Amino acid sequence: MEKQLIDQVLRKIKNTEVEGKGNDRVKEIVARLLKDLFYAIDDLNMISEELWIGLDWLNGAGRNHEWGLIYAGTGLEHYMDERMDWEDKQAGLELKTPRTIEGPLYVAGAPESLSYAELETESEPGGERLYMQGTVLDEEGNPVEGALVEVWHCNLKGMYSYFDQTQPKFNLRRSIRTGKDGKYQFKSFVPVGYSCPPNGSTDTLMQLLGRHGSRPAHIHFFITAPGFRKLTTQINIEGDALLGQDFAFADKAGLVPPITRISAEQAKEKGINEGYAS
Ligand code: MBD
Ligand code: FE
Repeated sequence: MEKQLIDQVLRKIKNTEVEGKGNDRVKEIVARLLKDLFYAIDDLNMISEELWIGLDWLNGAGRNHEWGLIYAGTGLEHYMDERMDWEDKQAGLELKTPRTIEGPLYVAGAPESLSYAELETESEPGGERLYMQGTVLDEEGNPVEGALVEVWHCNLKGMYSYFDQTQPKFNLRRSIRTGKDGKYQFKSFVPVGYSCPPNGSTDTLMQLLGRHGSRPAHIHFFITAPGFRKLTTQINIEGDALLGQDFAFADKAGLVPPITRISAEQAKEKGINEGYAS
């Protein structure tokens, strides 16, 4: 259709805005998104039935609180990360531990402890025991004292506390403060992968795109310390079948730390009486 027609309608809409009223940034963003949408409608010859189907889906996604999942699953959240990586690269900065997306399932205010935490509020039967340790280091490789390592992951049903009301408060969510040595350690279990609610708004979209809505097993981290930029990241589990196929595009080669698997007997010898990996 005529580019002129599009511009004419866009101008009509713009003309209804009152200068000095409203919010300039919102005006700018909405005008741009509308313009891109009008052009997409024209280029792809979208018809009103398709728009109504889309609106219906948008309503459902809101009702289901799935916008955070859609943010991840469309790759939008990953794109925002890649932009930050790009900016860092331009500035000659390279993160020793890569960043990756936050995802929609963080909850602030998890219980805080010094150097060590047990993530289970409620013990999870059947999992593979996991011990993780790490050190928060600055650019020169010196340990950072007083850093806060926030950790969260899902249970063996792939569900996160708070969003899954059957779990106790802050189950599998902890904040660990590093001591002088910058070290943090925690005890938990190896989580399973996550899948979007079956036939929910995100899953439906993924199916229509010929995609799936699953993530490999992962553990989330925020690392914050006074005077430092915040690091948002995750780790995956070596050997996970879904590595490289994360629906949220959040897995990265640099985020699959080595795991040592030992038997229950070996663990016992070490004074740990459960199957153990570190
Ligand atoms: C998750 O657990 C997650 O981490 C992301 C990014 C999206 C959906 C579920
Ligand atoms: Fe997650």
